[in-house]
Amino acid sequence: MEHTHRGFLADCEKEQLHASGAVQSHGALLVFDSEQQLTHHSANFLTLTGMEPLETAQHFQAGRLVPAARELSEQPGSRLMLESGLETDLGLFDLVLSRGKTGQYLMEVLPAVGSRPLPDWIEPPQMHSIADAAELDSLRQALTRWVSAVTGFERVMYYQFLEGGDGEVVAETCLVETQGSYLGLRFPASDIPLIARRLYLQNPWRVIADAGSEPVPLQGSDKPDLTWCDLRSVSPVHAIYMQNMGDRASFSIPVISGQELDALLSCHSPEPGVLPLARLRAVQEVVRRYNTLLRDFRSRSRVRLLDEMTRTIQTELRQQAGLDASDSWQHLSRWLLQEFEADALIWCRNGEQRCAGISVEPELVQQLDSSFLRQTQELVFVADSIRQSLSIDLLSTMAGAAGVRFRRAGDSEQGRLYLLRTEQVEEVSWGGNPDKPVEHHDGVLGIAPRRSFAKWVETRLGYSRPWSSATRLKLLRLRDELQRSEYALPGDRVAEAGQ
Ligand code: BLA
Repeated sequence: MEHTHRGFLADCEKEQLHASGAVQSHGALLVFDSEQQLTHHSANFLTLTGMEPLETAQHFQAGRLVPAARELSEQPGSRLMLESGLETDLGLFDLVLSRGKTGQYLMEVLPAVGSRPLPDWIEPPQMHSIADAAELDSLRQALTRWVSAVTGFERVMYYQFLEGGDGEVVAETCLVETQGSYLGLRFPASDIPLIARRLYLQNPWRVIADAGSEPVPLQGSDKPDLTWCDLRSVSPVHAIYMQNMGDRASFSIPVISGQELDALLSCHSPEPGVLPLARLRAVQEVVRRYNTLLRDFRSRSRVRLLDEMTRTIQTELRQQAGLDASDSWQHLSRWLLQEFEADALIWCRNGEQRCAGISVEPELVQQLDSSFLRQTQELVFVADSIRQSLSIDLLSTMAGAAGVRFRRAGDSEQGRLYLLRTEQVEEVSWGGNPDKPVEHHDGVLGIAPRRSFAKWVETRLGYSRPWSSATRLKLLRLRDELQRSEYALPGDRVAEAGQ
């Protein structure tokens, strides 16, 4: 069976999440245009707050509600949070005011006393800097434990995104042991569509108070942009997904590295309800600090890797250049096979081709070479499973390949280096069958997520051991050094001519 092109699902990418025209029922919303004229209110505004929407709007316009509103930047997504910013006969409310795309103001009104038990605050785990992968691992674990303690959510997971969009639960704290564990399970990319990921990148968190509750419509002439509004109603597909998992409430905090959504800290509960704004902010603040440490760690690792790699490459190139032709090829190929943990290697330069390691079918080499040269502009490629992308029906033991092109001064053509890895049958544990992200058509939604998240083990065929995430970077570094160094290299035209 083919298991390679799951990816994201077109159907799931179509749902206009930001234009749902409705909010979750635990809060109420007012929308104003850029002139602060009221354009929309949620149908529950009066019952939730005890205030008329128009009356509240007047307080806002007169500067009595969120007086700092006028200083709020026009930048879409900028926001002000005001704890206990509104008191009515029905109680105290937190206010979140944000700016929409065309200058609108969105005012979220949220009960200041949350609807979940609020655990005592405890200090977050010590976070100074992350020295190595082991420390990163234990910090992720400590974070899930701490988040669970201060939120009371029964299950807190560190959901790490992988290359290609799938995700894996790499740390988990679960208060109720009988609930089982998702630790180590992989989930297909389509479980969190790109359209949702973009929203999670733009917001400090996502709260879903009750996957079982009905959304509350917004009254107004159109559907305003709710990109920066956490009260945005829950996607009906995801509401079913959560209930299929046995959950009613979630609180997810993005882990962002650079511009990318790197992971989600995802809190789940079988009980509906939300935490007060102050607690959400305090938790997010700690995750933000963690984000900074993670980014520092990633960039330090990268610099260190590049330094080490540069030194190694230079040493190896120098050493092989000092040997006579056949020894130099031996030296260079042995080092490359070892450095990249490859099983075979092909070196093409100036019309000459050399191989090392396990022998590779010439047809495969030819296909690989022509597809790299003719079909892409990329300097480097890295693939765990090459068979589908090559148009030959060839039984080869090789399943993974990586390659780089380079050109030295005086070369008649681009040089290519290919590294290959043999197939390795691997077992991947998924949370539910990933080939059934959509399990039954319920007639209402058209699509609905799978019902079972029980561990599902896939035996993956046609894959090599995965290349490390540093492979691309290392190959690019190698390319630079090959092009720049003056040392003789196998396939040199001048050297060959002199022999
Ligand atoms: C959102 N899907 C999400 C979110 C998570 C997951 C964490 C973020 C919202 C939240 O915090 O609940 C998925 N939840 C998981 C995974 C685990 C988990 C993988 O606990 C693993 C342990 N979902 C589908 C399909 C579609 C889909 C087939 O399975 C598309 C049709 C959509 N997922 C979907 C949408 C959202 C979402 C639209 C956004 C929900 C929203 O913010 O309203």
